[in-house]
Amino acid sequence: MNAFLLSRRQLLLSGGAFALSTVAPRLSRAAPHSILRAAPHTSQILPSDWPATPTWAYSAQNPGPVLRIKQGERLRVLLQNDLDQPTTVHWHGLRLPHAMDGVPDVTQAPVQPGETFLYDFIAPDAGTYWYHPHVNSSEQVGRGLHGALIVEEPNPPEVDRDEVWVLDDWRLDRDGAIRNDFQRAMDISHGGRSGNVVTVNGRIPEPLQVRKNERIRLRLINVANARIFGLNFENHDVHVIAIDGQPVTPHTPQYDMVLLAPGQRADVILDCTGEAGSSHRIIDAAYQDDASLLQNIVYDPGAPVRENAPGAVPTLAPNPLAEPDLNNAEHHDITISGGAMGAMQGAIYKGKYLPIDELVQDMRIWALNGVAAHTTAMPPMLNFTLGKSHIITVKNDTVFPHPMHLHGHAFRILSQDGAPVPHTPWADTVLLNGRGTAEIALVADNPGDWLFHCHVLAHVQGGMTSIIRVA
Ligand SMILES: [Cu+2]
Repeated sequence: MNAFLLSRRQLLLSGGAFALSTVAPRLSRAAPHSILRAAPHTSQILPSDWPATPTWAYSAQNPGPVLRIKQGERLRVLLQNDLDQPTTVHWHGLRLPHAMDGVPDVTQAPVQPGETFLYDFIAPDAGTYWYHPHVNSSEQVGRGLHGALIVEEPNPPEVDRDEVWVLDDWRLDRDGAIRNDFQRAMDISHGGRSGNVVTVNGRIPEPLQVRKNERIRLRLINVANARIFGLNFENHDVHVIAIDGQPVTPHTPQYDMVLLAPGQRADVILDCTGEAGSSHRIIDAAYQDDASLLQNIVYDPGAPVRENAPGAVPTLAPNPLAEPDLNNAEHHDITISGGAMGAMQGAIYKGKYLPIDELVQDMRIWALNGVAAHTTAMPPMLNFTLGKSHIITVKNDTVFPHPMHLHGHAFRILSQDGAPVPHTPWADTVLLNGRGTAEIALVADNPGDWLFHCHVLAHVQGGMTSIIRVA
């Protein structure tokens, strides 16, 4: 088993589990030219006999509307901020012009309450992406501001259904309210802010109804603040065809588990080869000794959708990414330190070295290359030559897993913990195991100051964000 797998008990879940209900997940589609209105909302997250939950939402939907465009098409989205605090929209995983990346004080001024901002860009890569605020992210994402962005291939593979599953968890009280503990020191210094209610598309999941020999493309997106999902599809060989939106050689996942850390996506082909009338479980097994049922796959007892099982799993056409030249690349190191049970003695904070006991007073207890960030707009941690290939060795000197996300680029994951990674997938978020390492490679072909940060959002609060300058 993977070394990073924590006991769910270590995540300090509270409030107990809620029973599965029969509320259907709902998603709706928005036109390419659309308005996202960020505002308070009320959503029925718990079963209908439980209280509704006051949330924050885009366009009165939790999750926000699914934005769908074609590869190479222009997306124009007007953000209207009707929250009582500043916000932005970051388009996670998209290789965008810097000014459209939605990072406060780095790519744009934060959008103040009552103001608007027009995001306008062309999506160069097909795939499964998502959007979320980059201001006060732990609270804004945690209260429900997130949605899927699907960039369709010119010639998508033939499937019977193409479904988006936004995977999330919520920390709710018995009265349905989101707990107001976004500054909790325990979350910031440990594994982040996990919830006690798991949802798919903003609802407690109901069984997936299928017919024999059906082929389904599932676009899985982990929007949770901290929870890692590891989905096992009992009695089914699912094939991963894309990771973080980028096509990958179709393969069955290691340990039969589709692993998704916060920020990560996977497109999987689910071929429904079970017997008519049968039922199978989808187990979330990311946390050792605490696997739980996500939902069931339930087969219609009637005739199969076709006589034979679907044929070969389709391979997606690659996106136009520049291949890094590993033999002539510039090398860089990033070390992650800090957190509870860590050995960090101190870090640079606001330009001067502080010992750990003083950092703790400001709840800045994570550092990247010895710097604990006090804001998003930090001085560059690394400088990359524009147009050059770069290899980064990321070393996790802490006991916690960290999904590290780079803006504006996709990178190849070459190795993890010293072993080559099969298929060297493209990704925008790499999950570092506790005490683990990863080697990633990219061509720095997008100029600007780009964030490199942990996607456990409480860790960002605790200082785990940095800038890589491409110039
Ligand atoms: Cu982290």
